Amino acid sequence: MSQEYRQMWSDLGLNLEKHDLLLGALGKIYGDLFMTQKSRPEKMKYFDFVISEVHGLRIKELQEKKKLGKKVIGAFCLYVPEELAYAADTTMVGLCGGADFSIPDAEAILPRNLCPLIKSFFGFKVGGTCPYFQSCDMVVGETTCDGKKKVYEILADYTPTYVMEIPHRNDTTQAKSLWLSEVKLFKERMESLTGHVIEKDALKDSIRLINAKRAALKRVALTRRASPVPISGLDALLVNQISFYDDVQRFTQMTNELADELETRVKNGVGVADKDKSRLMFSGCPMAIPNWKLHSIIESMGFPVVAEESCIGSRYFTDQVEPKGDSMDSLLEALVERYSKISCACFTPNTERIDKVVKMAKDFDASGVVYNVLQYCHTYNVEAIKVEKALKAANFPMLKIETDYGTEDVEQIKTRVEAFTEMLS
Ligand code: BJ8
Repeated sequence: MSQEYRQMWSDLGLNLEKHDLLLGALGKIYGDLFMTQKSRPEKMKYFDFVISEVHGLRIKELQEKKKLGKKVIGAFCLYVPEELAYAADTTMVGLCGGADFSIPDAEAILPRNLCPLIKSFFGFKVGGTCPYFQSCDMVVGETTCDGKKKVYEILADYTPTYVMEIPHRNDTTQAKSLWLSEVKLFKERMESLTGHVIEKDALKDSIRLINAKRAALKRVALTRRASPVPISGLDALLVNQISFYDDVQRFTQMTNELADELETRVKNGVGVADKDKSRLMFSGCPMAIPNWKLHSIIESMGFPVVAEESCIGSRYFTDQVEPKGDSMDSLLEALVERYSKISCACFTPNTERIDKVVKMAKDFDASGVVYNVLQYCHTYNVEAIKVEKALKAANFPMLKIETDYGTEDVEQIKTRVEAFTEMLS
């Protein structure tokens, strides 16, 4: 891939030397973790292909759109309503960072004791190693956690940045009305960026487009309730990660094809893990690509991960946008309704999330829950106390792991998972 796309990367202003190192490291890790899995679904070949071309063909597609005058928008959070971006004829890509690689570039500017996800995306921008970031005409941040919202102020020095104010409650009329005005402002921002007025029909089409993508992801997720589980947690996580980058229609089609295969596997009792092994569910901070750390540790020990209560997981695809009327106002209100159901730990109180975690553990027949906290993420870390209490009351043991993207604690995590699963069995 490298030679073919070198001119494009250079035109995008990438640091080619560093970028070569990144691609080399990623290729090796991907081969070791994904291609060595046993009994993988055939349809995962498409997702392997996407990764093999993640900085190549997909970036070329985005550049071709840009040549036609279309804009690319980057986002870091599920609260940015992508339906409005697509209704304005732009493409939205996820920019959260899941790599240790870019963190030294971030730490040259930002404090070290900051969440790795934030340092990773910031490092990709300042180090010039992410072609998605370089392709963006505008990035959209949001007032969720303190770390992110303050870093967007710094990021604005490097790239055009727009920040949405997200209320931290979803149970008051004031919050809903603030949210609606923010969604309207975002619509206006999209219109001024692109020069397109967002028409009602275009928004209805993009709601259908994104609803279909979410429905396909949900189909895949539901097959994981079966025993034996028909797909590894690692592969399911990868599909969710790719959903933030790929062309929406193509991704939906390929994910539905994967779901067809998985449903057949379930009927035929075909799985990827031993039926007697403890089934682990994930909950907590998002695992942005290429953060495969905890899934790979757990599954290399033979324990299947069967669900992710995470933004790279159920929080993204569970709810659909369901307009109650045909007017623009009804469509925008439906967006607010749907987006306010995403139970991020930035909300207070957040009892809905706690109820959802317990319900999910039951629905997916989990033996226990692994709660993932990215280092310095206070919201998910503190909320773990309530989650653990509720899970315990429902007889689900929980193991909280606080970690970053480094490899220094891998052996220690293995030991903790081993003790946890011994206790489960
Ligand atoms: S809706 S989870 S995508 S904010 S892990 S950066 S919270 S310190 S990513 Fe998130 Fe939107 Fe919420 Fe989801 Fe901060 Fe925590 Fe880091 Fe986080």
